[in-house]
Amino acid sequence: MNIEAVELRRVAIPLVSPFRTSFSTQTRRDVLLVRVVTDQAEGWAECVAIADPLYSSEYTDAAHRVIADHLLPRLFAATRVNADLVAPLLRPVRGHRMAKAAVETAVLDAQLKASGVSLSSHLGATATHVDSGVSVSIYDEIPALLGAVESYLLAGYRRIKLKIQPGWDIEPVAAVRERFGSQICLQVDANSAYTRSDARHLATLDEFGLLMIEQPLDEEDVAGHAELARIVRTPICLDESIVSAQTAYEAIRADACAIINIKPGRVGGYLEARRVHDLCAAAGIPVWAGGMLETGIGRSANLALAGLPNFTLPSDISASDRYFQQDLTEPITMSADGRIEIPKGPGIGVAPIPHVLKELTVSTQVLKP
Ligand code: OSB
Ligand code: MG
Repeated sequence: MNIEAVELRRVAIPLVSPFRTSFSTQTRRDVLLVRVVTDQAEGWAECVAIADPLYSSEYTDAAHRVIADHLLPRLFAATRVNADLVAPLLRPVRGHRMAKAAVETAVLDAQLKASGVSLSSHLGATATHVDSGVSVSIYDEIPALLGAVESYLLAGYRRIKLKIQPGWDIEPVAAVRERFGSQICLQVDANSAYTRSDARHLATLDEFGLLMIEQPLDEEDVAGHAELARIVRTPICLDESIVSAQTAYEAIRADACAIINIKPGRVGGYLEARRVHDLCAAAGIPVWAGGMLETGIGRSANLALAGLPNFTLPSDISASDRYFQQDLTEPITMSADGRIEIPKGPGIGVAPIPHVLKELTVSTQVLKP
């Protein structure tokens, strides 16, 4: 394909309720969309970076700058492109995986739309539906948390993930178990809020039969997670620490995790995400699809990946209405029994609704070779 233009569009989309984690409270998404126009088709992608560098070092303004100033010039210098060529072309630029993922995904969407192939079949998905879970905000009070969990369970979500941090961990988990019983699938996510010296404290979560504890320690503390895994019986899952197939390999070898959460943006794209999946499958490490509060653009692509066979644990892919009153695409809906269908159309299977996109757009920049 020949790239004719790339549009970088900033969109502000309000959340239906504040989303509080150990690192921030988000009330809206500041989304960067990448639209690649080629001689054959156009493709869309969503950059998953959030507005501030608090989940990882990446953030939306930086992703925008690095795409415009460093990634697109390298892409434009190539005479012909396809998705497999994007990562090698961008390799000289260090880091910035969420930015690279957005560029590669938009090229991939255009390529697949041109050839009429869905992202799910291109990646090798074997499932038609994904088990939907929900990530539950930190609340000020237990009753508000219980009310939220109850509404998600009534909606049909198959798994509840509680965000935790020091001071909001044992008590909310105990309260949810007490109210909803031992049958519900329950796990927690600390987003790096603890240190190695909290090992004994975290081990007190063992009595609650959690599916996993996600990313208790710092992103770089792989050895610490291995140490923790020898003290805590609940399986350790890594999110922030896994930024590539290489880091996944090293974490598994170090016995730092029993489970891995795969977010394509965090590892530099869907092609690398598939390599992480394959490596985990070979090592006997189950994976599941994480999320970054994506709109329908990013969420649809995540659904395609989550159809691969080693995605055996429920995802963080919720229905559009868990986050947005009005999604950028046709809403992603969940069945009453907590499953979401993987899109079958070409590429990511969706595109923004023009009038909604226009209403929510904050700025648009068009770059050409
Ligand atoms: O750690 O999984 C995380 C959202 C933003 C940043 C990091 C995380 C999350 C979530 C929500 O937990 C996942 C989702 O529902 O999209
Ligand atoms: Mg996480």
